[in-house]
Amino acid sequence: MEIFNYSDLSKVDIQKLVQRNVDPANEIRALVEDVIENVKQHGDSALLDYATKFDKVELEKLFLNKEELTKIASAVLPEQQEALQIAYANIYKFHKAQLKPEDKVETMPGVTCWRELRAIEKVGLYIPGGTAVLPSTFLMLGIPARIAGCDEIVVCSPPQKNGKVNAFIAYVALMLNIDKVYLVGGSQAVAAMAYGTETITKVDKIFGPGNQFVTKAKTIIQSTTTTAIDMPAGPSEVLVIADRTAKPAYVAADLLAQAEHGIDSQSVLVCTSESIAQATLAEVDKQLAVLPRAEIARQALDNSYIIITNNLDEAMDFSNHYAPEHLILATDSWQKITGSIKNAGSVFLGNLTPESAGDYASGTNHTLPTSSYARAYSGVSVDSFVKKITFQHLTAEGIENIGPSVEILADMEGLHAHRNAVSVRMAKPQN
Ligand code: HSO
Ligand code: ZN
Repeated sequence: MEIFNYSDLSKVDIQKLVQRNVDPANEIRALVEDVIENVKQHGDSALLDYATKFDKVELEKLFLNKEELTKIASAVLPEQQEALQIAYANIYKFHKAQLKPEDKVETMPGVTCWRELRAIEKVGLYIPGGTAVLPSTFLMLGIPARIAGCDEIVVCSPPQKNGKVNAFIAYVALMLNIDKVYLVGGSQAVAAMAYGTETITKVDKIFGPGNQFVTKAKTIIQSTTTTAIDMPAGPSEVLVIADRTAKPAYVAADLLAQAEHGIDSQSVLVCTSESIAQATLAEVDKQLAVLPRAEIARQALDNSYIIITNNLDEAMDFSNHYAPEHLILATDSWQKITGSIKNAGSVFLGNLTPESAGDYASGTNHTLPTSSYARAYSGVSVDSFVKKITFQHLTAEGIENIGPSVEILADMEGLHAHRNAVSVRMAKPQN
């Protein structure tokens, strides 16, 4: 990890450091467009062909039913079941609290406006199956979808070499009462859920992380079909702000937890103390040596860096520019700086709060905006699975109160029919 001094960095240097995951070549686009077109034209048979080509498996059918899922899930050990159930309960509790009805507002006497939630009817969840299979992601998407009350939840996950999904994915499907998992991965899964095939329903919104092909497919279908997406997703990232009170072993563990996700992940340390930074680097080496995914983590760290700042304000300044997916405040003074956080997906406070807690089980969602999208996007929540529909009702008093202003505003825009729609309802129309 390269080390920079914040005071030596120009605005342009900072801009360069915070920039990540730009796809200038657009090479993947052509490949993905081809897959999308093929799925659109040939439906299920294209999906079966892609399973052979990309997943190296000959599938007899495109999905696993409840009976098959139950059989596969029986391999999950009791302590694993218990851990999944604790995660489920906490995620459920936290997300359930997001469903609060809003008050009706009487904006003028007789004019009442309010919003009501309605679930998105058909949603598609993409559960990746690359170098790490993530049942936790299935919980993070499935639980808010169930709480929102979506009618249909389509789940796609790439098949393993044996033509099945792994036992944990099957177990989570049963926890969520999902009775079919489609054995479809990559951009072809996104295309299938956006266009529909003989067996897969076209959905209204697609959720879930994925590799660069999945992400590219999501951004393409967002602008070419009526199917929406949760957010543009890139490789996972963490930014740790640390001061003299940070524990190097904890900080190193957090940086490595991020780095083991993938070679394109990024772990950034912004530290007010040079000696803590050096001690953290030593810890990284020590812990890395015994990690099973050390090779992946090492490559991710090559693409990561450390910045030394004079104080926590400067550190936060950099973090706000970076807009991290995950922000860890490894300092006993975290309460003094949370107010100045402007951009972040999810924040972990103090030395005893690792990102892993939120990745799995504390209750918050781990589907978060990456690649600086935290400047404008929020992470997935129950809100992501609903629409907020506005309602209004006018009484006789209401139309008399608001009518004259609407008539004048309609005149200002030269829209006479708009004016009439109010005038005909008023006792004494204005001239
Ligand atoms: N850190 C990932 C989520 C995850 N970590 C799943 C472990 N499993 C993105 O927030
Ligand atoms: Zn993680």
